[in-house]
Amino acid sequence: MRDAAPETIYLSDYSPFGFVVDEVTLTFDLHPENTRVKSRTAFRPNPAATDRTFFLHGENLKLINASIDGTPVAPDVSDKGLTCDVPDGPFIWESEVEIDPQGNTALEGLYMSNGMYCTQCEAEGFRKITYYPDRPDVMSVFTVIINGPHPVLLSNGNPVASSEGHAEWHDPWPKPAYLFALVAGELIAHADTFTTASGRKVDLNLYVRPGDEGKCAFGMQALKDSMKWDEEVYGRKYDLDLFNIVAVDDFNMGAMENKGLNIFNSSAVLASPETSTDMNFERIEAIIAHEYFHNWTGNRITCRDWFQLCLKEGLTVYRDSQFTSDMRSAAVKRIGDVIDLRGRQFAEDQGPLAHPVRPESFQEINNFYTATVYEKGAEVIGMLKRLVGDDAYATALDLYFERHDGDAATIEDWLKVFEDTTGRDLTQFKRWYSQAGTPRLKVIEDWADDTLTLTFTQHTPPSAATPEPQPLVIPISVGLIGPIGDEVAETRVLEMTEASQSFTFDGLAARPVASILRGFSAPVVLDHDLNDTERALLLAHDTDPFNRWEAGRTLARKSLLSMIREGTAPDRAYLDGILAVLRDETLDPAYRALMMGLPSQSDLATALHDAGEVPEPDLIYAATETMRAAMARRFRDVLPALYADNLVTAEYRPDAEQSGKRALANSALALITRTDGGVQAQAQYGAADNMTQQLSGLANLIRADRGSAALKAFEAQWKNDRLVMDKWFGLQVIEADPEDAADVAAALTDHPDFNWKNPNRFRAVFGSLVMHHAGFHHHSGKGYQLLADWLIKLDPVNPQTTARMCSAFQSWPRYDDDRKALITAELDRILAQPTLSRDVTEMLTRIRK
Ligand code: 0A1
Ligand code: ZN
Repeated sequence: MRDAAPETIYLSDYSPFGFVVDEVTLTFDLHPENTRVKSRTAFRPNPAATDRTFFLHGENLKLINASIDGTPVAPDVSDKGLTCDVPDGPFIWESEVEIDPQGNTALEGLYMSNGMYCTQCEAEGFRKITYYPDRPDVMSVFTVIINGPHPVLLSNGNPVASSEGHAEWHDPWPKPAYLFALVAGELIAHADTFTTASGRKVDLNLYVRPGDEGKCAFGMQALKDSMKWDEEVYGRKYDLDLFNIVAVDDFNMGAMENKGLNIFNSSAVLASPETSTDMNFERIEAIIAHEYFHNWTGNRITCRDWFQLCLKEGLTVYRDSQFTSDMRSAAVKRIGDVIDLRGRQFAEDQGPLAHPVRPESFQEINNFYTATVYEKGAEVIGMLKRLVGDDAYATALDLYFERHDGDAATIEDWLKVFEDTTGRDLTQFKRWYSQAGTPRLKVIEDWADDTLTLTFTQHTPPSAATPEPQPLVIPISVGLIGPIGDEVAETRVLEMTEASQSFTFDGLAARPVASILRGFSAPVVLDHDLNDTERALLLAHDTDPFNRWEAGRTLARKSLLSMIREGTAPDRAYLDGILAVLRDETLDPAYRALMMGLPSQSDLATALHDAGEVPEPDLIYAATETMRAAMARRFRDVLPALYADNLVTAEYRPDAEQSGKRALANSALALITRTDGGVQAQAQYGAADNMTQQLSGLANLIRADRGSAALKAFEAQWKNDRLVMDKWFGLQVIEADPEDAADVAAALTDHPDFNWKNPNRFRAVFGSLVMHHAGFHHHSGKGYQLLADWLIKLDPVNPQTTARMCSAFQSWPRYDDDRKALITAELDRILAQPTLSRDVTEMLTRIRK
């Protein structure tokens, strides 16, 4: 039954648990439908706590027996957990429960995926395994005994004993329950080793299902690269003799950083040239790094409570983005991150789900693994580093690790190390953690007496989460470009703290063009009224690669917006500027490929909404198509050479150089297809020996309306590869006409391989539909209706994946009255279901407001 009023948890209500757990021993007797879990936990009163209520979380557990110090007890059990009278001093709690991994379709706690047992305990899944204080500030040393007829039996830490059907594990590092993991099944290990800077030899294993052995090498290399990088850049060494990764097919998220036993969605770790695209490889490298980096930022130092989630996630995302920048191209990584931030986080900040990087209340914490917590959380760290400088950042991080190793820490602890090492007062900076909304930063220029004055005004739109935003500390990186495209001053980081503030640059020989917010130095929307000539100058000459790209993007956005509003023709200056970039062979192919991109259709909708207008998805789609057609014509002379020169024929490598070239060739192919009817795409599809080129060949064939044979051939070739078939499902929706996208998605749900209980497959179809802006927002409402039907179906099976997908509806307030009515009717239809999870109830009531 739906909770009448789901409980709201507040940051301000935090109080420590009444007991300390020194150690816990878990014994698992595995069985698909009735696994027995015994726990033996040593509790003692917590001197730092006043409330001594003994409450252990527990959900969906069948309690078999319980005892305290060997004497049976009869606890008071509810659907949330149990309470019990306990002695005044230290005591041993023992319990035995029965759970049903096979019936656990929510994929939280202990569940089964293709006959293998695995766990997902973050955030609050451990309470579905046994009775325990399932909160991150309760850290304990775990011993785990596993009995089951499986060749591989894994848990956290180091192995201490094993025999057939039996294994014992001990993790010496105290940890919260959310980092517990167990895996059992018939798995194959891809093994390697890594020797740390202090000479510790670490065994590394990547465990996969039989048949996937050929997809491990890249992930393993990424792991070793990550281990080395964290030693070199952050001085962080690995702290166990063993590091295991397991790939599972059924997983709600990307991956999980369980101590010494990372569990990965197979899509986030398995890779081979034939089955994975360049983008897959890059993502896998980043996720492996991310989970590995959590060993220090998350595991050794964890979060006091779930409101502090950004403490580990913002920092770890920031660290993995530094890693990718070092491994690949920093400029390309930064631009990609900003595209992603604008697409997901800015949209979140603009709608009813807006919340601060550190939220102050929630009903279901799983709903707060958001772009704001992760990506904006990482931006906040980037700003802090920009403000204090690289050396001070390094010093502060050293102190953070030294001071808080073994702690469950807070954002206050994090900021304090920066205050203590730099002497800065970060009171105002902290608003980045407590205020929702994307700040608008307006700049006005004044030129007089060889002096340029920049006057900035900041304004954060009020929201339900933050009704009265206060001025933030904004690091604004500024460079000046002279009339012939020369750099006339050193890049300066201005530190804005007031609502309105001026900065001067004097002694200038001629009026320069200001290049503002270089490297996207703060997550704001910049309003800088440059004319098209000035922007074209930046597009041609800015030495800051981000702002050079941004100049092109701004010209594209302006042109598209006026095409949408007034039906004007595509802007020639924009097309000429991009053409010059494409011709410039000194520029990295990956960077040129990015320059050929356009703002997404939903970004354009966001921009229109920001300007107080109502976006019309069909017009946005049409304008984007017209612009693409104009690009195909204007770039016609360079496209064949661009394609031929960058079509890599050498043996496939997923590195930055080759993948950049393939990206540029594929961008060229997309435009060529508009004029050659798919001839080149057919050739590429036929010749491809890697998924990057095969998939782009296929996408272009679909666009050219000649995809059906290739789609059939692709299906026949890959029907036994789950991850490739996800691409096949997704691509057909993504490449459909707006008119048909919902029908294509609906038809795919009838396909025998549409295993909708598998989150990857569900997302392949519906994630793609939602990303198809004009298709999802089709005026008939059929996209909304289809999604709602399936959310209703999925919720009882997997509330977490259902709830995440609900965010597709978050942008409803920006559309016209007809669409608003259609969407809200679907929201109300879902909300009216007699049984609805807490996850979905919270999401939809927040969205519906
Ligand atoms: N901590 C993991 C991601 C993760 C988060 C929540 C989950 O279930 C609610 C599962 C995984 C990470 O940041 O990679
Ligand atoms: Zn993470």
